[in-house]
Amino acid sequence: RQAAFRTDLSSLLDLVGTGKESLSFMKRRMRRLASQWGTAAQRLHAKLRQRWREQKKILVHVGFLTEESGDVFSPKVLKGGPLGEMVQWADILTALHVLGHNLKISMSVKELQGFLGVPPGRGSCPLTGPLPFDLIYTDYHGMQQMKQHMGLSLKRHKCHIRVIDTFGTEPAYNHEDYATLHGYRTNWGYWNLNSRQYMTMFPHTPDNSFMGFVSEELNDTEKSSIMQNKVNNMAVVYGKEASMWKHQQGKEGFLQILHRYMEVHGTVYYETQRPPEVPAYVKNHGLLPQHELQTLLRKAKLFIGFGFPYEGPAPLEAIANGCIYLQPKFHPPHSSLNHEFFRGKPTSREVSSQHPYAEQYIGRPHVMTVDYNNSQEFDSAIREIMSTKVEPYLPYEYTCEGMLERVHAYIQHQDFCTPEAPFPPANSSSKLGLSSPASPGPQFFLLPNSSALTWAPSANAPLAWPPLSSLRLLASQEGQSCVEACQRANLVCEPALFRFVNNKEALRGLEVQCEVVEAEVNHVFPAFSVLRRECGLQKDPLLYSCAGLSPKYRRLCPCRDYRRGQVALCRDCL
Ligand code: U2F
Repeated sequence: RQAAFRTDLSSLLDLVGTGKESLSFMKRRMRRLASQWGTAAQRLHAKLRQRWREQKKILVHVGFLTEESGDVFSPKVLKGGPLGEMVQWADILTALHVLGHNLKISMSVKELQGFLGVPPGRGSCPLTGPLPFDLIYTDYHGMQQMKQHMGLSLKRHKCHIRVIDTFGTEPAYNHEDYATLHGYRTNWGYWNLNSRQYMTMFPHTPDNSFMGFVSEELNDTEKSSIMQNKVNNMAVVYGKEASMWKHQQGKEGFLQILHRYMEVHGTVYYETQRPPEVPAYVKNHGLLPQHELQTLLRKAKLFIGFGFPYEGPAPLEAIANGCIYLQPKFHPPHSSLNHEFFRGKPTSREVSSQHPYAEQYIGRPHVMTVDYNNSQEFDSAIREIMSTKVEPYLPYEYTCEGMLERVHAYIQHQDFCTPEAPFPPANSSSKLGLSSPASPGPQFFLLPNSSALTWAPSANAPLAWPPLSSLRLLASQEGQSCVEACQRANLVCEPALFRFVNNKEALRGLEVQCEVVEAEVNHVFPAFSVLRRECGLQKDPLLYSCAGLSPKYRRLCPCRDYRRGQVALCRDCL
C-alpha cells in the first residue's frame, strides 16, 4: 500500500494516551508544532513528485517511559529533569504519522505483548509466527523488555528493530563476542545489531543512523522582527536544574564577568525559594513551558552554556531564535574514559565542547566555543557577542521537512533483513582499472578522483544504499579514524559502503604494499601497516566501524558525499 502524507495530527494525539506528565509534554509539543509539520509534509510531497512510498506497519515501544523500567523521567518533567528524550520521541512519532505509516504505540510491557501477540509471562520463543510489524522503534530499555518477553524469537526478528539511542553505540561495543574479548562490554548491552540500527539525537558517529528531532522554523517576517527586537545586553543561561549551575562556582567566576556586561536570565526550576546555586542578580523565571522559553530566547542576544547538559536540543532552539550560543571548550575532551556522565556508555567518542554539533556543524557567528578558564578570552567573547548581529538560523536537518525527508529515506531504503551478496562477486571478472569505465570486461573500476578513489560501477553494479556513485575511497593517517579522515576531505564516512572497499582491489587501488593480506575480526580493519607491510581485511561485517582507530594502522575509509544541511543523505540518496 502506498503511504499518503497526513497533515492532521488528531488521530496521533488520541494514540499517545494520557495520565503522565511526560505524555502531556509530548502532546503539547505536537500541538504546538502541528502547522509546521503540515507545511513540511506539503513541501516534501511536492519534492518527491509522486514517488512510491510503501506504507509500513510500525510499532513504537517507548521503553524508558514504561513503569517496568522504573520511569524516572515522567515525575521530573515539571521539575527540571531531562526533556531532550521526550522532545525526540514526540518528533519521531509525529514524523512517522505525517509520513502516513500505520502506527501503534506502546508504553507498557502489557501493551507490547498485546501488539506482538505474545502470551503474557516469559518464554524462550513465544512468537512463532511472523512479526506483525515491518519496523519496531524502541530504546535500550525496550530491547531488554523484548528480550525478556520474546526470548529467542527476538533474534529472528531483530533486523526490523531500530533503537533510539541518544549518544550512540559504536560497533566494537555492539558486537557481543568482540566486546567481551576486548573490554568493550557495557551495561547497555551488546545486541549484535547492524550499527546503523541505532539512531542518535545528533550526527555523532556515522556508524549509527542520525535520527534527530526538530526545532521551530521562522519565516522572513518573524526573522526580521526578532532581529529588530533583540536586547543586546540580555543573556539566558542554559540549565534548567540548579545543579547545572554549580560549574560556575569556586573559580573567580565567568558568570561575574558576564554580569558586568549583561542582564542575566535563568529558567531554573525551584519549589519555593531561589536555589542557592543561582546568584541573586540572576532574573530567574523558573522552568518555563516550551513556548514561553521560545519567547524569552527571541529577546535574548546570548544563550550561555555552563558545560552541562551535554548535547541537548536547547542550543538549537536558541540559535533558531537568533541568539548566539556561547559554550565552554573541553580540553582534554570529555569521554567515557575520563568523565562520569559518559562512563559506561557504549562509545569512545571524544566530546570537545558542551555541544560538538553546534561547534562543528554551525560555528561562528552563531556559536562561540571558548576556554572559560581564560577570563580574557571569555571577556572578549562577550563583547564580541554584544556587537555582532546574527540572523536566526536552523540547519535544514533540524526542520520538520528535513526530518521527514531523512526518516522517509531510511524507511524506504534501509534494509537489514536481506543478506548482502558478497563483493566482489565470486564469479566476476572484476579487476582494478584506472582505465575508462567504458572499456569492455570488468564490472568495477577504481578511478582516481582528486584525492580519493571512487568506484565507477557498470550497468550491472550491485545495488546499495547509499548508492555506489557516492563512494570515495580514502586512506586515513595512522591513529586517525574514518570519521575524521572523511571529515577532513569534506566527506562523511559511510559504513554501508565498507563492503565495497574491504578487498584486495581497494588496497591495490591505493597502491598499498602488502606482504601479507589477512582477514581478521578487528574493528579497525580494513587497514594496513606501512611499517610492517601488513594488510588486514575485515572478517565480520558487524565490525565495520567508522569510529575505530589504531596508532599502528592506516585505515581504508569508505567516504561519501552529503547534502548541505542534511548530512545523513548523499546527493543521489533520495
Ligand atoms: C539533554 O537533555 P535536556 O532535557 O537537559 O536538554 P535541554 O537542551 O536542556 O532541553 C530540552 C528541552 O527542554 C525545554 C527546551 C528543550 O526542548 O525547549 N525547556 C523548557 O521547556 N523549559 C525550560 O525552561 C528550559 C528548557 C539531552 F537531550 C539528553 O539526551 C541528555 O540525557 C541530557 C544530559 O546530557 O541532556
